[in-house]
Amino acid sequence: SKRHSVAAIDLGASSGRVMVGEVGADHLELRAVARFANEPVRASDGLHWDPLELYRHALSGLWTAASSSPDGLESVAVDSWAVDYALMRADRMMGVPFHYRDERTAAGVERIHARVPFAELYARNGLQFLPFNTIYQLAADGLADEAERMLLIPDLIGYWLTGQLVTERTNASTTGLLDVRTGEWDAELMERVGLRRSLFTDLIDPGATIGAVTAEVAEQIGVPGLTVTAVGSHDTASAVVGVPMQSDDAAYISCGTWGLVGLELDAPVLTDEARDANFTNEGGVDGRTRFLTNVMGTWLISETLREWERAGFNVSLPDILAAAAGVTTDVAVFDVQDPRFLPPGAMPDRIAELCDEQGLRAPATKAELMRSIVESLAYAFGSALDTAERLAGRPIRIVHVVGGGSLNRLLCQAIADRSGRPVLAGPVEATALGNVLIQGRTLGAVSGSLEDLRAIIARTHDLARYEPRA
Ligand code: LRH
Repeated sequence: SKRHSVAAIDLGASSGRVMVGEVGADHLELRAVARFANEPVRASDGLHWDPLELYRHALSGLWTAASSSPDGLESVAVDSWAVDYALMRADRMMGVPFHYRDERTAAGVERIHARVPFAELYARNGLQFLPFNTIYQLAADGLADEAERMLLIPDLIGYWLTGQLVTERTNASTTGLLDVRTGEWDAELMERVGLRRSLFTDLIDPGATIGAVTAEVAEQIGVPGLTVTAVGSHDTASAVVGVPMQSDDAAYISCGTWGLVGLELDAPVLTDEARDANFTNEGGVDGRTRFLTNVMGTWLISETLREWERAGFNVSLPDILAAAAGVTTDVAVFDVQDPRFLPPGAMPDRIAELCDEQGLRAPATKAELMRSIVESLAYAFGSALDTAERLAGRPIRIVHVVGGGSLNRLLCQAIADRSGRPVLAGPVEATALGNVLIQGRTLGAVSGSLEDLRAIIARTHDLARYEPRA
């Protein structure tokens, strides 16, 4: 079958990449052409992203992608972490977008819940409570009243590429302003919380064509008229497309900065139990529901490494994980969901503090601390899986781990052990694969349902299997 080349710009909360995907009915291959860090910048008014820096990397990555693809690129699509946005006025970005880990959002939470109690909000938007959902951020954003438009991060990049103002639906579902039953903007909710309807652009679905790159962009990347396609622009939506689930009894953990643990369902679950368990109903590709909960994720590991590095102790992740694997004493299993872990900062101290408070023996060495983090994450993943099973009424017999965490063998084994279920680990680049496959389907390179697309991944990628040990 004919092979098509497309580019995926995948912006994660700690790193970004531009990948070239070659797609055909029985062919799926990714090649990284650019990898770059994405680090928060603390300025006097809070914690920010640097979207221009990301855009610069995206453009130079596209240039490399095009110049290294002899048959030419046919399309490009962007995905990124959710909830964050830029405000626009007169086609320009106003101010510098905030990072969702900025602590200003607490005031927004109070303002919104005073107008719409959380239980009612959940019935309308189906979202778990996360203090940084866009609706809360906008309520705490002093510029929102002056803005003409709000663009989510992938849509901002898409706007810079094409000049088109659109909002892709899977990512829009994380704003808290979509009606979970219809998938449309909830104008009544906007009115009640004092947000103008005109701030929000038209919604488009994954698979739609956004437009061609502008002439200036074409000049910079060396490809005239390159098509920008919409995919699941919420990185987790693309990651779920990229999970090679083969049956209804499969669950996923999309394990990167966050560990997103859950199921793909045909319809949302909006019960009191789901709300109390803080399970979310995010919009998936092809109208599916991503029924999941956010677990703290490898953020605890990367922030711990960063703190050690600041203190002059440099160790690679593989080395410290090897040391952690050698720990034979029982380590503390602490609550990774404690909100004190959300902002960047001194993770080792915060973990020791929490252990003290909970009467746990705090880890005594760096290897013990790493082991304690891994075991605590695995414990939290295991209990989230049990909760998902109960809330959705669907038995989970196999757990897929995708994303960066799928390379962490200690973690994958611990998930198998603590959840009592076999783990299938990989692919590590599930998000980029999900991005590329939806572009491929729009081009006609592949066809069918998400199940058909996942079958292609299963055929072309090796997964590592971990059996639960007693
Ligand atoms: C993962 C992710 C997650 C969101 C968070 C803001 O990158 O998109 O799904 O909850 O970032």
